Amino acid sequence: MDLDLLNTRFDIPGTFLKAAPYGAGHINDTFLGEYDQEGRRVRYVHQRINRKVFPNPVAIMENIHRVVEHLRGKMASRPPLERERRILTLVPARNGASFWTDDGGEIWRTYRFIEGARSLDVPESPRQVYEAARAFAGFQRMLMDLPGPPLGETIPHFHDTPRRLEALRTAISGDLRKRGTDARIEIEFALGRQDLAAGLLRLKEQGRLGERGVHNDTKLNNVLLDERTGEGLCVIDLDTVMPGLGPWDFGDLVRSAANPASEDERDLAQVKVDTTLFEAIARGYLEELGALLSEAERASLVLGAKVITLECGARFLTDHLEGDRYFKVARSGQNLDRCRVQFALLRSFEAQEEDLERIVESCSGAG
Ligand code: ADP
Ligand code: GN1
Ligand code: MG
Repeated sequence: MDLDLLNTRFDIPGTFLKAAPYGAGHINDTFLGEYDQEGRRVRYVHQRINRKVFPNPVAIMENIHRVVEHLRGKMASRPPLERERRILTLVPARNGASFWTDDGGEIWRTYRFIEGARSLDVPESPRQVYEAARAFAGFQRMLMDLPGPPLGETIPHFHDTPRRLEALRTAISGDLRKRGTDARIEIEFALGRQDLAAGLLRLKEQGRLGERGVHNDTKLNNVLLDERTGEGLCVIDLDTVMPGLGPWDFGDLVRSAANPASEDERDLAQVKVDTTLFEAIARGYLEELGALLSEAERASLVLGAKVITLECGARFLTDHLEGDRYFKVARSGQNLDRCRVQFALLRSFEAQEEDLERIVESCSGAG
């Protein structure tokens, strides 16, 4: 697919200037495209959806369409230009559909690029993670009255953590790449935490936690912050928005935003839960959503952080053993490094669990 043909496929006026790979997502191929529209340079995000990860792109686009339209209704009273920066805008294909299939069967979609915003791979300040937490919690709040049937399931069993450990076990017994020996400590760490893995789903089975529309991929770089004001602006990467458990979203944000080190840091001494960052996340999240959470949801937030961090580490480890087929890697061994970071972080959560619970408790008056 030639990128300079994308404006013949999508409803983009003007002439194509250039396009280049963009962002640090692990799943889709993202490009920033620039167009000249009557002398104005206008930018768009083009994404090739990862077909291995998302076998049913139609279901994804239906979900996204429903969600952004619902959000637009919620923000109807805001000025149009502000709304455009707070909600993703899908640019339809020339045939009117929300995506376009190229000759090779690859699925493409286009969003308007949100200008004057940034996404962070690593947190730099408590204010940033507070804003990110408010944005993700606000997103979850706005989904609470989404009309119609539940959202479609875009990746079945996505946060079924015991099943993720099962997949790890299968990868260990296959070990086609002979990578298991280097990962003995990590394998033992993950398989020794079966009980933790089942923690949230057990509460769901017992009827204590209910499902609702959640984001499911609340990594820090999936929210845009306003470059000028620092405010949480727009929640992006909506491919996994589907029914799920609230603590998953809190958990993945804590995993990615309460650790001052990067997701693939090799110096594990840098990896830990920073309680100031954690406090800022809990405060932002509970200010926005606290009043609407059930007691069981609130009581499961720290558990959510532990479960999601275990799960993410197990997924990186599985992918390492299977030859890096799922998450993009820039170097060999990167998925094992990512796994080690998750497990170091989980150790830090376990060591500081009482402090973290106390912080959630102290923020619980908010909202
Ligand atoms: P992936 O599923 O691969 O993670 P994302 O949808 O998260 O892909 O996009 C990758 C990155 O591109 C994001 O982290 C963000 O920095 C940037 N991005 C995506 N969509 C937009 C947009 N509409 N405006 C500005 N930046 C965007
Ligand atoms: C992927 O797409 P991205 O990079 O925002 C993954 C998440 C993981 C995350 C780990 C659809 O998120 O589940 O937690 O990497 N997304 C999918 O960094 O699998
Ligand atoms: Mg992303």
